[in-house]
Amino acid sequence: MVQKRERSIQELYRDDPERADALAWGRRGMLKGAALASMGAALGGSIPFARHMPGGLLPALFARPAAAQSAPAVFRMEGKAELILQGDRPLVGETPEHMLDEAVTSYRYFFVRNNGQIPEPLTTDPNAWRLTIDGEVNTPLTLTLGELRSRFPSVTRQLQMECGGNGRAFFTPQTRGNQWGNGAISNGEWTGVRLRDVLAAAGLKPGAAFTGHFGADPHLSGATDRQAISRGMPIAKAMDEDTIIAFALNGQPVPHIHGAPVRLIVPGWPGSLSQKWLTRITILDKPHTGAGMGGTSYRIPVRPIVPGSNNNGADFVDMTSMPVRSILSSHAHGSRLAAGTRSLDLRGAAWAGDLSVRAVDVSVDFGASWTAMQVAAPANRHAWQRWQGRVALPSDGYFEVWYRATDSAGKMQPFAAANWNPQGYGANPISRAAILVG
Ligand SMILES: Nc1nc2c(c(=O)[nH]1)N[C@H]1C(S)=C(S)[C@@H](COP(=O)(O)O)O[C@H]1N2
Ligand SMILES: [Mo]
Repeated sequence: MVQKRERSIQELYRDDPERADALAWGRRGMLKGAALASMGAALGGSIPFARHMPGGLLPALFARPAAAQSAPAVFRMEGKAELILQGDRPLVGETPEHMLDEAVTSYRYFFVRNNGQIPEPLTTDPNAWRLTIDGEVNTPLTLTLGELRSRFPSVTRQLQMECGGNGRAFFTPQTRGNQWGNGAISNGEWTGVRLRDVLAAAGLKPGAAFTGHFGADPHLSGATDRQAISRGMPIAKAMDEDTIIAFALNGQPVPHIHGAPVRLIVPGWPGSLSQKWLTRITILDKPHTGAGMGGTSYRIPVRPIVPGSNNNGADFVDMTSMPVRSILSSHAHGSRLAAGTRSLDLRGAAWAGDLSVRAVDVSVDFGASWTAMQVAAPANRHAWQRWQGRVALPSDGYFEVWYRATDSAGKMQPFAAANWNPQGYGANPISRAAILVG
C-alpha cells in the first residue's frame, strides 16, 4: 500500500501555492473553519485579523524571498556582519534589512556588489593613483589623490546608494540577476569633491552631453580588453551638487571593497553609476556605450511589457532616479515576540531617489487600516530618512507589518512589483514582515 503522507499547509504553500490557496481559501476567498485553523497552525499562531486577509495572498511568512527566509548562505568579510551571500563570482553580499538600523550605514553593514573581479589593493602611496578626465573637455586632466584633495573643496554628505536591482526578488515571474530583497541600499557619510568642480576645471566643451566611467577592476573573464562595468549618465546628473568623487566613507579612507582609493557616488540613481576604483571619466557628446549600457541593462520599458516575455530593450529608457522604497529595521521578518506584547515600536528608513519621502504608513491588519509614522527630515538632500512609530496589537497571534512610503511627488509604493522588465529593475512593492506574538 502506498503510504500517503499529509503535507502541512506550509509545505503545500512551498510546493504548490496555487493548490494551497485553493484549499485554504476555497472559492469564496474567505479563510474559515478548518482551513483557518490549519493556516494558523502553519504560521505558528492564531490570525487575529484573518477577516481582513485578502483571498489568494500568500502569507508573508511563506512569501518572502528565499534569501530572506531560512538559513541563507553567509557572506563573510573582515569587519563586516554576516551578510547574505548573493553570489561569490562575482562577489555579492546583501545586508539583511533589520541590520540597516543605523542613521548612517557603517562599513559593517554596507552591502557589496561587484560585477567583475576585485582589483589588487594599492599597497603603495595612494598618490600613485591617477584619475583621468578626458573627452569633450578643453583641458584633459590627470589628477593624483593629493591634487584632487588640494585643488577642490571637500564636501561631506550622507548619500544613499542603491543597486538598480534592489527588490528584484519581488518580481513575478522571476528575473535574472541577484535576487535582492530590500537590502541593496546604504546611506554612508561620504567625503569627496564635487564632480562638477572637477569638470569645471577641465572646461566642458559645448557638445558635452554624457559621462562614461571606468574602474580598475578586471573583467570576470580576465580579458584585459573588457570592462567589468562601465556606465555613464547625462551631464545634468554629473553636475548635480551631490554627485561626488569620494575618497572617504564615514571619516575613514574608502574601504578597498567599496572602491579605494576613489569612487564616484551618484546618489539616488542606480548604484552601478557609482563607479568603484575610479580611474577615468570621459566626457561624450552622445550616450556612453560601455558595459552595462544599452539593451535591457539598467533600462526599463517605456510602456509595460508582458511579464516574462523576451525583449531586446528596443523601447526601453535608462533608469534615472530610483523609485520610492522603505525598510523596517526594528524587527526582522519572522521575529517571535513574547506573549502579551500589545504594541510594536517600529522604525526604519525610506528614500526616493532624487526626491524626498513625504509619508510612511504601517498596517498590521492586512491593509484594512494604516497608521502614519513620524518621518524625520533627511540630513541633507539624497540622504535617506529615518521613520518611527508605534502600533497597537489586539492579542497574541500571527501579524504582518505592512509598510509603505510615499514620495514628495505623491507616488506611493505599489502593492505588487510593477513594470516587469527582463533584468528586474525598480521593484518597490509594499513590504510585509511576519511577526509572531506568543
Ligand atoms: N568598478 C566597479 N564599480 C562598481 C561596480 C563594479 O562592479 N565595478 N558595481 C556597481 C554596482 S552595480 C553597485 S550597486 C555599486 C555597489 O557598491 P558597493 O559594493 O560599494 O556597495 O557599485 C557600482 N560600482
Ligand atoms: Mo547594482
